Amino acid sequence: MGQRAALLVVDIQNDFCPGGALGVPEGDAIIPRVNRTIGLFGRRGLPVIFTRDWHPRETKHFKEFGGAWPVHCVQGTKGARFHPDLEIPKGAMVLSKGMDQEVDSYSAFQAFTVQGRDLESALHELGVDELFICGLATDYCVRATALDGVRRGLTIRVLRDAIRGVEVKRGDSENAIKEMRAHGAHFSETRGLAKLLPKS
Ligand code: VGL
Ligand code: ZN
Repeated sequence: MGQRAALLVVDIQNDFCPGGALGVPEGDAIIPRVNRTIGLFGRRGLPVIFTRDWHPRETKHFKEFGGAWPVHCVQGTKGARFHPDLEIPKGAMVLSKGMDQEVDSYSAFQAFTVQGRDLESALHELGVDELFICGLATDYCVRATALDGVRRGLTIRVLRDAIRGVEVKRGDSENAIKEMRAHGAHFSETRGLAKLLPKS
């Protein structure tokens, strides 16, 4: 590949897992694969970056204020916490998104660290031009992030077996996958990834 890769773990939070306020069917089923992949990137010395949906209690993102969604991932609540089984390395970079009460944003490229750094500048600083994406939800944040990444000139590889969709309508995830592929995103599986990544 000859590129510097990083792993982006998208929104694996309680509210997006079964039993949560916006539970993605089988959302938690990807966690063992995601953990193995986090371990692999760590052993190779490659960056692993996490995002979280991080909403104020009142936002146009929520149904009661004109948006599409039930209340979920409200800052500081249990639902907004990362799933307890997700293995987050100490000191890992975490970016939050959805803090604006007025805008409905899904892409990780609209997420920020507590210091106010955005994903694009963080990747640039790390020398990353190839982004592997896993997490939730296929038809929203994963989709928006992959399309945004391609648009910004990155090589985007979505880990097909480590994403799950909300499926407001049946087929939304499959359609999102087709759309990402049509725009130039690549797909791979977590199994066999060890062979695909540079050794260092
Ligand atoms: C998301 C629905 C609502 C996501 C966030 O991150 O995929 N989906 N809020
Ligand atoms: Zn949200």
